[in-house]
Amino acid sequence: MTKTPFRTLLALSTAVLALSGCSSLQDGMGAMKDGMGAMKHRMMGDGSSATATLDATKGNTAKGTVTFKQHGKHVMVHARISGLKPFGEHGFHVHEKGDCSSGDGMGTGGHFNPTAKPHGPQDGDHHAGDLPALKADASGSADVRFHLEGVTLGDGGPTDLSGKGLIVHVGPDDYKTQPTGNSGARIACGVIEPTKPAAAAKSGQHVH
Ligand SMILES: [Cu+2]
Repeated sequence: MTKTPFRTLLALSTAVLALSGCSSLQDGMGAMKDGMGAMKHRMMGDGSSATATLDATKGNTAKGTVTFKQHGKHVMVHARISGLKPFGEHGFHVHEKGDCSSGDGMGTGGHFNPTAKPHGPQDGDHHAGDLPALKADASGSADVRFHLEGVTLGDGGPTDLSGKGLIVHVGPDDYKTQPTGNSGARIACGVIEPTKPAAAAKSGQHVH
């Protein structure tokens, strides 16, 4: 009876030692992971940017400029588009090919979908190229900012948006119909062209 508490204490302290050893190992792993994360962000092209100039497809009026900037894990997007239907909602996607030469936007192919996900809204499973729909004001313009997760800019990896097509559709995206969202014809088309590589952005050097 007198020996049991001691043995219990011994067992407990061994367990505590094992636990503390484990947790400091986890801290170490965590710190290493953070370091790797920071390194990965640099490699992922943090600070790199790109611009797409959207031109109206045949018979349409929508046009504008969309800028992209990698910021940590996110790609920040600023879209300024005019010539939309007043108060209209328009499907808006990154498509897989940067080719607007056909004049109807069809040369851009389907939605950019490197991770083989279904088409959907930002808060659910979605194509890497699925974007929030554009909502036009009374004058048919939209000026919106949003950020994307799960895509990169300028790293040359599978989810890199650089060089891809950008499409505005005539109608709203239902975020359900596979694989397109059923937003109809392509009324504006552009190519996401890199404007600033990550290295130049990081070093602060001017590129002439
Ligand atoms: Cu589309």
